[in-house]
Amino acid sequence: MQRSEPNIVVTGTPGVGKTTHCEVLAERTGLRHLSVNQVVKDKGAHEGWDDEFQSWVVDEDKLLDAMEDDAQKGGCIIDWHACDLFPERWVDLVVVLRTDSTVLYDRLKARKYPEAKLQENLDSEIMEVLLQEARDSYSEQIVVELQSNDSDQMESNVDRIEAWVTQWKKDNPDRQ
Ligand code: DAT
Repeated sequence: MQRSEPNIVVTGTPGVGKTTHCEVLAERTGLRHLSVNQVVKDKGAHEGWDDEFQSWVVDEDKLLDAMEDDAQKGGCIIDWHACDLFPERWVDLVVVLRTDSTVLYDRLKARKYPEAKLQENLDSEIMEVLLQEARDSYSEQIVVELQSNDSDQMESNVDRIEAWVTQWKKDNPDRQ
């Protein structure tokens, strides 16, 4: 089945602004914000709760099964702090949000992350782990890196992605 609207993955270290971007984008484009965290919880796509890292241990097979119908339909903005698990055939654009470490530190501190989790995420952002994961998993033409330090950058990111969605629809008229 050909999708009539694109699927976009918005990824990056926790705290870079995925949820905030996805919510605004969903409002502006009419695409659906698919919070993977929510799917994991709602569909029980996990093997339990990791107390040290305060996060679910995701069952990837269950998660992908739970997302398959939505992904095939298209029009999903997939929001997750990983991206290599999503099949290439699902994905039209991968947005990797980036935040300077001092700004990210303040955001994660405000979230009251435990020290180990905070440090791990800061290291991951500094080492560009998610950017590398995206580049290793998808064709370079569909991966974009965008800065998310302040609201001006967020506004310009959303404008860019919205323009990309409009262009995608023009380029795929037979699917509309
Ligand atoms: P994520 O979903 O990546 O974990 P979030 O959208 O929940 O991140 O954002 C974390 C916090 O940082 C939240 O209080 C909103 C703020 N924030 C994120 N991106 C921002 C930006 N570009 N400008 C200003 N604040 C931002």
